[in-house]
Amino acid sequence: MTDTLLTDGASDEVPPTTRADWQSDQEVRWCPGCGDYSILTALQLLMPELGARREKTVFVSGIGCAARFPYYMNTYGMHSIHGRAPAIATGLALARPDLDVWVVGGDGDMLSIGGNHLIHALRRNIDINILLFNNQIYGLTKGQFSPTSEKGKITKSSPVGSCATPFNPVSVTHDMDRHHMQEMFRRSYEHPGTSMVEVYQNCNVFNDGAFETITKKAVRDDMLIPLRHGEPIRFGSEGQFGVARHDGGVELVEVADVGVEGLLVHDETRPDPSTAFALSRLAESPDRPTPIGVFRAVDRGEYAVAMNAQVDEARAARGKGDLHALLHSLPTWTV
Ligand SMILES: Cc1ncc(C[n+]2csc(CCOP(=O)(O)OP(=O)(O)O)c2C)c(N)n1
Ligand code: SF4
Ligand SMILES: [Mg+2]
Repeated sequence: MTDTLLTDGASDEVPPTTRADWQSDQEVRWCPGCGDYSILTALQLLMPELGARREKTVFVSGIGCAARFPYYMNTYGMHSIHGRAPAIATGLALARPDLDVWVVGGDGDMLSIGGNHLIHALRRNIDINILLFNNQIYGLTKGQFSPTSEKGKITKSSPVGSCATPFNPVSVTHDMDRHHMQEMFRRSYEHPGTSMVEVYQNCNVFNDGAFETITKKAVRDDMLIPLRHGEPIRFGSEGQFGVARHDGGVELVEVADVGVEGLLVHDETRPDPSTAFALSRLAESPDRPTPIGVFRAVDRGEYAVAMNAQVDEARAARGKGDLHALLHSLPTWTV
């Protein structure tokens, strides 16, 4: 897209934006210390680098602490209905394929009440960027267990421990590493079709330290497994650990045992999703070495392109429709 100002004619070049352009005048109302702040900062700093335009950008959210995000971005936005952000964003992206549409929601919003809408957005491959802030808790409603809370989690709504097995969506990035977050957001922005970034986000009030076992500086090297396309999957402070194929899936290994040549080379473009899935299952919960990065990036026909092509074809064959005539084309009933 070329950006030009259509107003005064003096200059048709649009000036680059700065972080301040993306900050709204709304008071940020997250609790002090909440991980949501660092995600907001990462994105506001990244937007100018992406060359994104505020007037072409929309943030849609559902309900929850995470869902307050659109207030703080100086763009178009909608704080919508609990769980329905992917559905609303779908309509918008279809009607206005020229816009950059982002969806922001928490683990409750996207995976409980909104689970259905999320999977259908992914299935259709609408061109939207979904950011899932996973803090493994319902933050806004004061700390009930969520679909990503670990088994046995004691909360006000599970006083003797949750007995539900948690969802483990994909562990893509975390709020303690701004550069990694920005790289993931950039990849999400550039991907044609639906992209989903799960951010491990600390809720310091109702679930403090949920990801500490893997994200704390002292343990990070041994607990986070960076996925880099085309490179052997290797980690550890000395590069001493890695991931290898095992029994149709993958397993953690020591490089001393299998050699570098025995490690799995990460291929995010592999059409078969089974390896990406196996990697996403490597850590059952975020207390064991956990892969982060782009698990899978494949191009598949984007829905709005296909749907709008059908509309164009129908118009070319049958002319522009007349909604009023259509609505009155069949008998009506008086009840
Ligand atoms: C239809 C409906 N059901 C329930 C609620 C109550 N509610 C508001 S936010 C929320 C969950 C928030 O958790 P999450 O999506 O994880 O966001 P967080 O606050 O942790 O960022 C719930 C259950 C609601 N607002 N609307
Ligand atoms: S309740 Fe938790 S997620 Fe919500 S603003 Fe406070 S710290 Fe953040
Ligand atoms: Mg949550």
